[in-house]
Amino acid sequence: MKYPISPDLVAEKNDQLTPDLQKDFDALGEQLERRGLNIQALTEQAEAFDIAVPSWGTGTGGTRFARFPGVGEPRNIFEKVEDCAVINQMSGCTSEISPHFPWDAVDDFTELKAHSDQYGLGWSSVNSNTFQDQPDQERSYKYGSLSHADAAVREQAVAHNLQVIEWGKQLGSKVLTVWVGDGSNHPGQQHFQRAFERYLASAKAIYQGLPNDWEMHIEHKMFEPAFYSTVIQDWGSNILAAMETGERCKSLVDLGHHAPNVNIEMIVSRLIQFKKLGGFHFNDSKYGDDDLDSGSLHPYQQFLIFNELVDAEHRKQEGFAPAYMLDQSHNVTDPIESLINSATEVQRSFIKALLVDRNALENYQNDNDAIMASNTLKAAFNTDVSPILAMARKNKNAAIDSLATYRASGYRQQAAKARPDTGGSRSGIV
Ligand code: PSV
Ligand code: MN
Ligand code: MN
Repeated sequence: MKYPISPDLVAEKNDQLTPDLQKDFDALGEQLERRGLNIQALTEQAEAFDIAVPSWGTGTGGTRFARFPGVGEPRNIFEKVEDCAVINQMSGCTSEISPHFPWDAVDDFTELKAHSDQYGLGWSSVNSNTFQDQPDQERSYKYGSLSHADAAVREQAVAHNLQVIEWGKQLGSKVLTVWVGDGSNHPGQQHFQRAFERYLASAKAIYQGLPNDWEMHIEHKMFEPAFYSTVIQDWGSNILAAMETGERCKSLVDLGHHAPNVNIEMIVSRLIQFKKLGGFHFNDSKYGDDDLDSGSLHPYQQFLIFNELVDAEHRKQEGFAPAYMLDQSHNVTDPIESLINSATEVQRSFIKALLVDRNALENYQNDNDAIMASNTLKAAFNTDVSPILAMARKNKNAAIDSLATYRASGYRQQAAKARPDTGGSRSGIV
């Protein structure tokens, strides 16, 4: 196995930090034991947790106004893979990459697969892109793609999705994620029902080309780039589309794609109930599709989402296996550092949700004891599980202190020398 950062450096840093970590871990273990929880079992759950990194997140995304590239940004998918390997080596919980096509398309996918294999990385959901025009493209997506009024544009968008499936097969992926920006900017510009009908017909055409062991995930987003109406604007349209399209077509929840204050955890519960929760794009948001680091603003919301996920697992809900991915953009941080932090914050929410006393919660719910029900969740959320996460990383030969170890490695400085052209590959503002 190949490591982008010297394993000796990681081991040396871990050795320095282990005595203090062990003390914190033992103290937490004692406290959890009093609550009937086993810290070893929780640590194993933390070790098993994994969340995919979006290939496009390894560069600085910028805003609609400007992009300020960082040094040593990856210039192609091979270099993005190397950065993803760093994130996984430091965090110990991001063993898969979610690629975006055609941004990440290559001539030789065998070579790309061999490149990721040597770092022990796999490939999760493949994302299609019919929200931008590419230089060699025959027809424009300016007025939409899968729902476009012109059948020829719709056919081109369907064909692209089928092509993405073919590329995904070569990488070993099993999920196609479809997000379209289709919609309108002016009242009257688009006939709501006809546009949705056209979208559904296109989605069904893609689904027909989906291998039997694949899922198709539809991602909703309230607005942007369309600012008046969007064809798949919310989870309502999303679940309707998923239900119409087929059993293996499910909804994907990107946390930033909802109106502020929307109860996302309840949306998650509904999707679980109807076997339509495909997966997540985790990030955080203050105003809209801000693509901020996970848990940086609303860690309690993220915990409450995981409370629903862990509850579904606890109830052994049939067909429950959502795909976890990050989807974020970076303007002012080193993307590697932000992605390490985000992965760890999502893992933290998962472990905290495992602490919830589910029997007590159910009893409080049945007794209409609102305050004790709420306190039961808070007791889990307020527990600092950092020693569990750090011990999981140590056990997996990842870094106890991920950011300090990454900085000490000088990886970014070396990348700056090896990658002098700081073009980045994410264009546009989505
Ligand atoms: C759209 O805002 C989105 O969240 C979709 O997931 C895209 O694939 C991604 O961002 C990349 O721009
Ligand atoms: Mn997304
Ligand atoms: Mn988004």
